[in-house]
This record gives sequence, C-alpha cells and structure tokens, in this order.
Amino acid sequence: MSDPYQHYIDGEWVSGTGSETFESENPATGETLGEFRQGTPEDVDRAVDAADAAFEEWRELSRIQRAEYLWDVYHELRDRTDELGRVVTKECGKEISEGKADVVEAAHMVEWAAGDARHPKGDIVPSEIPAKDAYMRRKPRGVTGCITPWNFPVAIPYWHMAIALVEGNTVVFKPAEQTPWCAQIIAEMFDDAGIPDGVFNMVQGFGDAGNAIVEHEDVETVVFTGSAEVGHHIQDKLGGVAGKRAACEMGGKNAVVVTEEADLDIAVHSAVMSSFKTTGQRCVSSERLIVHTDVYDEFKERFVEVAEDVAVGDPLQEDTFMGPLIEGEHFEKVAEYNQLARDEDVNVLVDRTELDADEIPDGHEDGHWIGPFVYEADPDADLRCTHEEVFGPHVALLEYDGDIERAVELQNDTEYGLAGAIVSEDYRQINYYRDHAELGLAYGNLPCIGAEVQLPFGGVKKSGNGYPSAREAIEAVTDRTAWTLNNSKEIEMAQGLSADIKTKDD
Ligand code: UN1
Repeated sequence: MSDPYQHYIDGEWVSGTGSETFESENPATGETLGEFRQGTPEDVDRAVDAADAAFEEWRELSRIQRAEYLWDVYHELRDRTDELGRVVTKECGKEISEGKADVVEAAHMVEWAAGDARHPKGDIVPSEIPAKDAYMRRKPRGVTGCITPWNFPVAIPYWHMAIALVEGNTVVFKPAEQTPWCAQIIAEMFDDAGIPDGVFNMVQGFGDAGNAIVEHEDVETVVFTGSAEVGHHIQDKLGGVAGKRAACEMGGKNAVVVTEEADLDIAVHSAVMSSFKTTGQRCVSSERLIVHTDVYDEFKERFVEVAEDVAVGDPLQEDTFMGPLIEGEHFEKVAEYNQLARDEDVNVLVDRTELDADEIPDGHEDGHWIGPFVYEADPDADLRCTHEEVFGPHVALLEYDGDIERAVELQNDTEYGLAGAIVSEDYRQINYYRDHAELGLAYGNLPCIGAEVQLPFGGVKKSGNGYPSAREAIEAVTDRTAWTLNNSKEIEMAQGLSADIKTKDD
C-alpha cells in the first residue's frame, strides 16, 4: 500500500502530528480502499490558524474573483462525473446512479454559488431622510468549520463550502471518517484550482477532530450535517457563546401520507423510493407510511410485493436498487431496531434483515447487506420503532381512518420535521398538508427524497436550525451590516429626533 493519504493544510499536503491512521472500506466488499492520516486536535489548530491568517486577504477579493476558483472545481466535477460517481459508490455503497447523482448535485451547488457571485448582493433600503443612502450589506464571518456526513460524501461538503468560500470565509473541512477518499478528491480539486494557501483546509479523522473544530475559539461558524446526537451537541455547545453560530441539519422520522384520493401507482412508487433508495440512509428517507383505510389493503399488498422483490446487490451494477449499509456497526443498529419492532409486537410483513446467501453477489460476502423490513403498527401506540430514526430500510405502515386533518396529525406526531410527502389527487387535501405538515421539505405526488440545491434544504423542530443548501446558506456564513451614508453637509435624524445641539446658553 502507498503511504497514507494526508491532510491538506495551508496549501500543503501534510502528515500532521499524530501517528495513527485509519482505512476506508468498501461497504459492498470489505475491500480496503486506502489508508488515511487520522487528524488530531493539534492538526485542527494548525488548520484553523492557516484559515484565520488567510481570511484577511481572501475577504478583500471580490466575490467574482473568489468564484473563479470554484468554476475550475465545477468543470472538474462535470468532466469527471462518471469516474467520481464510481468512487462515491465504492466508498459509500450507494447504487451507481446515486453515486453519479451525488457528484452532479455537488456540481449544481458549486455552479449555484459561483454563478451567484455575479448576482446583486444585499439590499438598497429606503430612508426617511432624502440625503441618506441606506443599504443592507453582507460580510463574511471568518473561519467556517464544515463537518459533513458519509451519505452524500461529495454533494454535502460542497453545500457547506461553496457558498462559504464565495462569500469570503475560509474553511476547515472535517469529512466523515467513512468516506475519506471522496474528501481527498475534493481537496485535490481545490489544490488543482490553485486556491490560495489556507483558504481551504482539510483535516481527516474522527469525532475528536470535529470536536476540536467546534471548540476552537477562532472558528466563527460551524456548518454541520449529520446525526441528531452530534448536531444537538454542537448547537448546545455554540448556542450560548457570543458571536458563534452553528447551522445544523439533522435527521427525521419522515413520512409519506397516502390518502383515500391517491393514485396508487404513484403512492407505491413514492413509498418505495422514499423508504429504500440509498438503503434508507438519507436524512430525508421515509420510515413511516400513513395510509388511509379505504386504500390500505391494496396499498399494503402492492408495497409488500415490491419490498419483497427489490434488488439488493452490487451497487456498481445498474440493475441494483439497494446497495449495502455503510458499515458493520450500522448494520447492528438497524438489525437492533428491527428486533425492537418485533419486541414491540408490531405485525411484521417483510423481514429481509438477513439476506439469503444466493442474494449476495459473489465476492461480496463481507458486505453489510440488508433488505427491507416492513411492518404494520397501531398509529396511536407510543412505540420507539415508529418514533426514533433508524437510518435504514425499516418502515412502518400506519393505517388511519378519517380526514386529512387526522393524516397530518399523525405526520406531525414526531419530534422531527425534515421531509415528507403526500400522495393525493385532491388539491384541498394537498393544500391542507402543505400548510399544516411541520416540515422543512414537503412534496406532493413525489417521493420525499431528491431535493434540488436551489431550494432551501433543512428542517424544523429537532431536525435542525440550518439550511445548508444554496440561498439560505448565505445567512449562516455572513453577517448583515446596515450601512447608512449621509450625503448632505448637515446631520438630520430619522423619527423626528432633534439633531440640534443645545448648549447652556440657548
Ligand atoms: C440527506 O438526506 O442526507 O434531497 C441529503 C435529497 C438529496 C439530499 C439528501 N438531494 O434526497
């Protein structure tokens, strides 16, 4: 094996201060893909110092000058989509169309951010005083820590970083430990683009490196996408610290609502895509299907038939629908939730927790395979399996009777509020859902996955406080300044406030 891959700090590839390394593993085969340096808090210190030092010059460039570096990255993402899509698939196990879509989504985000550099920024605001010009202007906040998950190992880092950089911030990137190879390629792209030293830095590693970013006094903003546990920790940590900002996007216990007015072809298609694409490992994946009693039996029969049949297998093959889970530890977690559901006395309809030997492709015996687990449960029961996020192909059918208000009440019966979908041909039901479902991302007659970068992406309730995608990300990485200029030789105040200076002699 070649030397371990390094960190990227201050424009250099460096080994860092630690002696530990870790390996990236192909979740479909167990094959080692590469060895990587494990970053330490000292490495994070160096990266933050470099980012802090680079900030003064980077912020002085125009947005359009900064975006030039991102256009180079954009073209590389476009030119290498097929090759990088295969890397994504090999490292995180998503089937190949998803591997490529991850790279395409990254390109879209970079295109959006770089293109946005030429758009108007800020606002011209009226003033009460004719001689005053008032503006809202945006300023970069400084060093931005970007901590990203493995399930979108190319797209989400660019969600976090593209706008932060165009807006004039510098970046310390800590990718997920499961997908260091994708992160290595991201760092190579910035290096190839000639981004000035210290503007982009990457420290590979685990939670201690991520934590060092969160705790560093010179990191002004942390943008995080990942588990609720870590995200809430970051919010708690930074929430009370003056001047710091945390934008966190976390998971959900998402649902698809199928009303009595649904087109059942769309309903089944939406539910299968929402629950099983990416093997249920999207923060927007659905783990609940809330189905009206009038269509319940037919929907159940058709959904169960597909869940029994969906092709689990080699994610590099185009006829695969579901790849493996990311790692053995995650398989244990999902299998435990499947067991919990059985213990909670639900009615299990499909149980492909352990695949048959003939379903596992040759040479893939060490993959972390799992198939759908589908059950029906009482929608009013206080069950853990229908309320906690599993992050796998684990899905509950919840039958309801009554009107759309009842369906939406069940949709909202969760601490989370990320994504959801309604399937119905009745626009009144759709509109009621649109206005009352407590969600950041809501879909009609679609799956609840597959958001595009130009829409806000984020959730309400415990799903987060951050909108890391496109337009809304600007709020996280900039501060607003109200800038007012007086063009007259006199000072005149608004609100009728007297500007006369009165002396004792007046
Ligand atoms: C995630 O689920 O972690 O909306 C991100 C989607 C993708 C992004 C998902 N564009 O499905």
